[in-house]
Amino acid sequence: MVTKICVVGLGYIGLPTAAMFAKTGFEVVGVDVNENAVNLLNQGKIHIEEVGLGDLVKKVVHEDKLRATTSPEQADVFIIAVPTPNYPDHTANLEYVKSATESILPYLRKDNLVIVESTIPPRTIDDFVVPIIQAEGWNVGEEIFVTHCPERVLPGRILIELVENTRIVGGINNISAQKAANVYKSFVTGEIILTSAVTAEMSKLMENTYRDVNIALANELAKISDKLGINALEVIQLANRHPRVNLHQPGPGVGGHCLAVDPYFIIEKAPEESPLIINARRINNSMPEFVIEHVNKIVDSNAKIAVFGLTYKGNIDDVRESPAMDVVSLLQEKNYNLSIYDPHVKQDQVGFKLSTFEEAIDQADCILVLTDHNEFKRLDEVKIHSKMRSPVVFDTKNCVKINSEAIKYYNYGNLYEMNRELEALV
Ligand code: SAJ
Repeated sequence: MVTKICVVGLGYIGLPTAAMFAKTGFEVVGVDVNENAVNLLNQGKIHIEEVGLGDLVKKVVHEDKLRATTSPEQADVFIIAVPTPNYPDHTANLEYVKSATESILPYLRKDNLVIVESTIPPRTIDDFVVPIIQAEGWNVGEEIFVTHCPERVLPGRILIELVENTRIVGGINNISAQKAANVYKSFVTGEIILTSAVTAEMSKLMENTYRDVNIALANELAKISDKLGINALEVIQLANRHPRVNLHQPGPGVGGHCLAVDPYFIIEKAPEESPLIINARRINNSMPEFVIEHVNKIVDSNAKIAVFGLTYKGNIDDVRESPAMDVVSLLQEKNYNLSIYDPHVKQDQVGFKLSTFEEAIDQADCILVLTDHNEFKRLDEVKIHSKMRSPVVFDTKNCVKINSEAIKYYNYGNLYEMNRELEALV
């Protein structure tokens, strides 16, 4: 019977998962190398932001259901939820998975279950994790059970999605999958689907790759439409009236630690076989340049540009892999005078000066919108008109509503119009 769970890695996935198991009634010990995170947790506090997590952790810590340490201890189930960053060549860095797996070896006992939740390249469980445990002399699959159960939650909704999402449980054999399914069943109300470890690895990667490839298609459409004089956004709207079509939205590129990273985990294992996935990555990576090409058309080289939004998507504070950060670097290389406004980002996250809305637009020649924060959907048009040198908005996320005709508004849907107008000026 499972009574004690040891969760290795107390980040965005490990900590909420540990708290959920504690809430369900298990004795949970969380392990992290970050002493600050461990100390905070033992005081019932958290080191990350997530809706509802603070209250939940406070409760389960005070009830003595959850505590944290810096090294693992004996348990019935070990859950590994450590990051899998990538190397500069985009291949997966499995160092944390390796050290987490090695760290539990001294505490493994017969019949223990090891669950890896970290996102990993296909075949990692079979070819990398299992051999580490086997090397200790265990008969893996009979004495120790191993599974990959990828997380699929969206930040901001983690506590809800952990419970309600369909859960994929991939075992190295059926009994491993069955055992892990029984553990998740304790609080998951979504469907729990059993499969092999490698299928689970690949399904997780394909979910994000599907989105990346589809966004690349939308971005390619934006480029084609720019060349041929078509409104890409109108095309998307109309094509999506077909019951089986769902074109995604073009933008300044794809960011975050999932879509911009996971496809490479497939590419590294089968590069010859993944030309479409490789090209999708190339197209999405080329979008910051595409944005710059158009900025160059709109303004002179000595212009002041007000950049709106740095995060990789709207209404979050995460700038990891954000295409907006790439756009800023490219604009800096071109020596534009920049002012940067993002109400969700703190200055120490990015290492350059951030401005308020008023400072950003003051004497600016163009507002360049790179993120669809709610704050940008309705801008103060009176201020824009009175403070900007030339009131132009270039909206790469198609999120701003401008009513005043005195403000020039361009997005990926009217690039052709923009080209025509700017050519007429020459
Ligand atoms: N984007 C577009 N056009 C679109 C949709 C998104 O350019 O039509 C861009 C966004 O602006 C952003 C990027 O794509 O830069 C990724 O955003 P996202 O909301 O699609 O994804 P993430 O990375 O925040 O979360 C994804 C989710 N996966 C899927 O929706 C298939 C989430 O469920 C996963 O848990 C998460 O990856 C993960 O951890 O893997």
